[in-house]
Amino acid sequence: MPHYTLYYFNGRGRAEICRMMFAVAGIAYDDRRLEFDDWEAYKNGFPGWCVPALEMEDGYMMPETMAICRYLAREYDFYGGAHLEMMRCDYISDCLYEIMDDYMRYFHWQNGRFRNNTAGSEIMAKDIECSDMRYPAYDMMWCDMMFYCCLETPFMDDPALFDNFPMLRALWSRVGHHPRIFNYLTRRPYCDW
Ligand SMILES: N[C@@H](CCC(=O)N[C@@H](CS)C(=O)NCC(=O)O)C(=O)O
Repeated sequence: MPHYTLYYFNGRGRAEICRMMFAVAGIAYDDRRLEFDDWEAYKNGFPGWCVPALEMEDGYMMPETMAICRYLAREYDFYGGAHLEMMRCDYISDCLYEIMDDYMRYFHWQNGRFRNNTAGSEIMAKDIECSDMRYPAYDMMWCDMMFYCCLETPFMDDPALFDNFPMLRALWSRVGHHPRIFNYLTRRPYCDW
């Protein structure tokens, strides 16, 4: 079994989908959480100067959230079987990641961190409104987990977020009640983002 180290800050943010996939797959890994104050000192050690990054057993550092997710989805069977199902899983996850990307840029911009951050809350709201996402009947695919991780903080900000979206509310509940995810959620450290 390969040994992985996942690097991110001490928040859910972009890394939570990776942590959740590790939890459902039952894979142990090192969850390294950097402090914002230390970032300048660490930054040059990461490809693309950003996190999340997944350090592989041979020390190779893999960047980009979605590349890491697709790798984990292939390795631990969160993709569904047929290529068409994989494509479906990809487009749903890509759509959700656009929402998260807007949100994370806005979140850091609001807190005066990093670079290239633009306000994205309106785009995010529009994306959610326009979403036409139907979920296949697999036990747990990575787009289901992606949905939970990308919308958790917006949902905390606005508890009425799913009021007009019963399918999304049902999906939220299904993911949150999956036994391994429920176990993960109750044990993970609390973070407010
Ligand atoms: N394209 C990258 C973006 C990652 C990213 O921007 N991460 C932020 C944290 S949420 C970061 O590391 N920022 C540090 C910086 O901009 O100096 C991905 O999707 O993983």
